[in-house]
Amino acid sequence: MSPVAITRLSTADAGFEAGFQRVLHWSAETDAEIENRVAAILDDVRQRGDAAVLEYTARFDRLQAASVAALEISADELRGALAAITPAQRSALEAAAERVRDYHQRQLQACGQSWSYRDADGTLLGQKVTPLDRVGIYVPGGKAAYPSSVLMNAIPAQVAGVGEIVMVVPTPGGERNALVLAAASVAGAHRVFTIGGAQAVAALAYGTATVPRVDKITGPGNAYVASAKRRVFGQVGIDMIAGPSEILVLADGTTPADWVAMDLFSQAEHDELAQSILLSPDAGYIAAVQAEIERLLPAMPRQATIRASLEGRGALIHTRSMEEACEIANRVAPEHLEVSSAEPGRWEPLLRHAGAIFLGAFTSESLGDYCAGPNHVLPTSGTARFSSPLGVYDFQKRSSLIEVSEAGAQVLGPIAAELAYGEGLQAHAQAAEFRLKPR
Ligand code: HSO
Ligand code: ZN
Repeated sequence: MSPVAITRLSTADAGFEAGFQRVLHWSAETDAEIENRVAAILDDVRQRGDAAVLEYTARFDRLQAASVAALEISADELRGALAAITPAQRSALEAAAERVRDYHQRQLQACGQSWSYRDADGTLLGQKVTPLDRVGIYVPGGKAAYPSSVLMNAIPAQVAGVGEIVMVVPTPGGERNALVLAAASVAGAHRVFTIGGAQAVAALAYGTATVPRVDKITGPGNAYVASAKRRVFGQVGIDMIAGPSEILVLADGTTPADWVAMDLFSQAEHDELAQSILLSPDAGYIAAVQAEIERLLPAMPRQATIRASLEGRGALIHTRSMEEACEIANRVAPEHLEVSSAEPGRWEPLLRHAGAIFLGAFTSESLGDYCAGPNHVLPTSGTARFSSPLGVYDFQKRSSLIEVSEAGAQVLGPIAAELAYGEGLQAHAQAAEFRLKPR
């Protein structure tokens, strides 16, 4: 039996909304039990600092240490990690890092620069862009230890010019992942602590005697980490709350069906809660992809996860047209959107909401996960309606610049004073009026 059924869905049908909710909608609920435990851990780390971090690390990660300092990886060891991986791994890591760096360098040029202008009175107005002083990068450990995510978080921070990049990575039982550490070294992380969970987020947000307090925390994590990031937001900045991976493939039927089946697997294999969706106006093609799913699945090492994901949240959807498929894709606002078509340029203008758009049959989403160049930290759960990929801009902030000339003060003063009196704020009004020349 196929793990995923074929559904007909048309925006023109009266039953569309109900069908959409049934097949595609997903609400990420928070778990009260997790919330309470995380709140207690945050409080504890805030009050007891290093001692609390040590206790939680021993309890949750079975990692005993005499001090938090002993949980920091030395600069020598970080460099050494590069020698501990195979030459093939090293060159892949370096090639990926170079492409990711190039892409983010362009982002810096295109939208990360200060600007200013002078108006007719000689008043200078502008915006000054500065990097954050210190950021914390959370790297998941265990089954989701992704060296590629180290690159995707640390490189934009480095390109932005962040002064200090502090990475944390849970290291259960003290077993260090050489590829993760090598990635930290290639990407330019300054300090790395083998701590994780809510206790690591707390240490970064509040600072302890050993872990420096950061200005912003980025990076994916489990439900505890997500909850901790939500709670420390305000004290520090955060990037986003990343949910399970998602892929939506729009197909006109011209891409080999096994390619698309494997693309659907590629996100399903991340997580049982990941979501893989195919939309196509070609019923025969959908059936062919469904058959490829059944044929290819038994050989996949992670077939249990893939099957659970496809059964729980997967969908093969038959639409009336590609236009309609684009409309539904916009409603889903997926993290990854593949336009698997012979004419991707025809459909791309119709697509507005997606974390990343992959155009054409040769663009497998997995190339974007590792080495195409754009960031793989992307908005999930429909948040692509209002948010963007992680980028250099997440590691910068902006300050307005204003330098009013004497002539400008004569023009702006009366306007400001009028409004200030209207608000009942006399000091505001007079601060403007004191600068007016007597006439
Ligand atoms: N697809 C994931 C990123 C990733 N894939 C890392 C493989 N490794 C983000 O949605
Ligand atoms: Zn992936």
